[in-house]
Amino acid sequence: RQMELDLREALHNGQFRLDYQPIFDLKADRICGFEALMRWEHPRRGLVSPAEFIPVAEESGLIVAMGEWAMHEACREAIRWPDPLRVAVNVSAIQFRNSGFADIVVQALARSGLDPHRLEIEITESIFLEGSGPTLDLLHKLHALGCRIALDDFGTGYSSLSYLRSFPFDKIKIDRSFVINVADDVGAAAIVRAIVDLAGALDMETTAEGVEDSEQLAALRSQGCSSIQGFLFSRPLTTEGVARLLKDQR
Ligand code: G
Ligand code: G
Ligand code: MN
Ligand code: NA
Repeated sequence: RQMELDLREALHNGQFRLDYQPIFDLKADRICGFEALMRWEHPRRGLVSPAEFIPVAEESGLIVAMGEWAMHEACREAIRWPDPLRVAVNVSAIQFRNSGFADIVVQALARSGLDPHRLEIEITESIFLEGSGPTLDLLHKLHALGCRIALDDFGTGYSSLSYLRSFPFDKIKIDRSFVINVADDVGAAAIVRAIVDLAGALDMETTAEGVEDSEQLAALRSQGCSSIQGFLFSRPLTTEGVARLLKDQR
């Protein structure tokens, strides 16, 4: 596949970068961190969406090397931000199941000097597809390192509620598909409320994804959601954009 060859080349030639989307804490009323989102600056095609290249990277196994690069890059960037601010890094199931994953995290933390509590690892429900024993061990290991763990795209995948009880998540990210209708659809609002209440009872935080307007924000606030992420507050920013935002905030 041409794209696979292009991805290999991109990794070697430094065509990937990370943009960072702010996550805004509704209770503290300030930014609590940023989600790192991979971008591919293709020499001919311009900016290629991760929705297009991540699946190819996963099929080819290249996601392991790309993810290692992203983990190092994100930690290296986050060390420059004021201390409590966290960085959230997306980790695909294939990368997570790769035996070297915990070592990659250890190395990225050591090399950057980032406090492990400032690293949040975002995984999706797809990690549960293949046996939960090793998955649970790895999650505990990452926790023991001091990292936080977020369950991304919650409600769209395969998870059973029992996983929420047995796995050490710090946060549930409420999928955009529920957030879109939270202000005007009683069904979507009920689902969001149920997720927020369940998370609270299990001592987990919640981040609503894809928040685009103030009606959605008001609904999420009244439901007790901990934090929001979306175009309403900010699009993903370049590292320069992050620096500007943090400077304006002081
Ligand atoms: O940035 P946004 O545009 O379009 O991202 C699209 C999808 O790509 C999201 O589902 C996001 O989780 C995923 N994604 C973005 N960056 C990374 C990354 O570094 N690693 C993995 N595995 N997925 C990523
Ligand atoms: O799957 P994941 O949550 O990691 O992906 C985040 C994706 O959502 C990125 O592609 C990001 O650019 C996109 N995104 C972030 N905020 C919004 C938003 O408010 N609206 C829409 N439509 N997409 C968003
Ligand atoms: Mn994510
Ligand atoms: Na998500």
